[in-house]
Amino acid sequence: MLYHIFYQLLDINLFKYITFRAFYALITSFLISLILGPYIIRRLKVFQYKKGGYVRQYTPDTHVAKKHTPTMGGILIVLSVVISSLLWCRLDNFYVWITLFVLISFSVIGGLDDYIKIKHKTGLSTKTKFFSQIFVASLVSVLLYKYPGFDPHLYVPFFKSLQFDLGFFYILFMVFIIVGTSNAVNLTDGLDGLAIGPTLVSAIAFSIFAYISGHAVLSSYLHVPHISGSGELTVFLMALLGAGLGFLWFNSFPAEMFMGDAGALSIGAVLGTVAIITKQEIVLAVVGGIFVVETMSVILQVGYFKLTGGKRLFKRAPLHHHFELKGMPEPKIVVRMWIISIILAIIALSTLKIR
Ligand code: 57M
Repeated sequence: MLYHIFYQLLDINLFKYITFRAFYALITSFLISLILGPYIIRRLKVFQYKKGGYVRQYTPDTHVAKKHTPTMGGILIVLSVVISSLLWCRLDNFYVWITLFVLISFSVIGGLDDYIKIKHKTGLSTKTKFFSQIFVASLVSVLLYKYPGFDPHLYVPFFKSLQFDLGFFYILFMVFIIVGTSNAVNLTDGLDGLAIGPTLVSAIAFSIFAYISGHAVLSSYLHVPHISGSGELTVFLMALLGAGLGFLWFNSFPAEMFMGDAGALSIGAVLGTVAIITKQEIVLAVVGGIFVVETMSVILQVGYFKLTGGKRLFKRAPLHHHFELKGMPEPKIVVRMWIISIILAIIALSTLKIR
């Protein structure tokens, strides 16, 4: 909104620049989440305390003490991102509205699941939750596919011109990316700070990809697809970074609140959507490697369990619980996964030069 007021109306050039608006979107969302955080924690505590908390079966003892930590803290992230984006993003940008729609709709799905889980111990049925995600992801994928100039090619990193034309199947591929990433972040969100850390790293990495893909000269020089208008997602992702930093202020060990499915599902879906828009879906698997590994650990565990008639490959899946049950302190597991995330993001960014 500020772009339209200060640049278009008042002709103040500064507000034209994506970099300027991105940095202030970060500061704005960080301050909003820092200021609103204590209030939201208090409100969530009041709402959830009466319900006696929620601890899943097979939970390590260290988690039983967490049963009164309030969840649905994702509301704080979504609120901060929406307010900051509406202030600092161009409101005539299709990609900004699509990404805001994904953030809010997946947060509503997750928030409903959290709410029902708190009220009635069991959340949305798996079928309802899954098909709601499929519906939203399908709507978004069709809108993106139909958007003028959409490129249905899947680009392979490290190669200048290796691409696959998926044609109409790209819609199914997009649904898979959005729903898959959403649930991967959700599975990862099992230790204090574990999901938000790689989210911050992904937001930084993809803000760079978005800026470059939206820049005609830079995208041509680096041989990445030029997606006109995608540069505005840099501002959105910096708002997500600021909101995530503010949330981490309260979610760091020992957490004062969890993000809930209201946060995890929406963050994952947004990262998937941004990767699709910037044509970096394969790079997402690298930057979000922690999310991929956590999800693969569950798939391998369940598959091995079924194949061997009850044996486990890991002490417990997702992977973070395996390390916990091996005696590794929670903060050490989390910080080591952050370190791996940072290294993976650097490798992903190197694909911009190595091709
Ligand atoms: C998301 N939810 C956390 C919190 C958070 C198929 C199976 C792998 C599914 C999986 C599952 O249900 N995952 C759902 C994980 C839960 O966190 C809540 O959920 C939200 C995210 N969706 O925001 O509201 C618990 O995680 C802990 N937590 C923190 N700090 C945080 O910042 O400590 C979360 C955020 C919270 C809190 O204790 O209550 C969760 O783990 O339930 N199931 C599992 O993850 C379980 N794994 C399992 O059953 N594995 C089996 C088979 C099925 C693969 C096996 O290995 O044999 C584990 N869950 C827990 N302990 N709690 C088992 C161990």
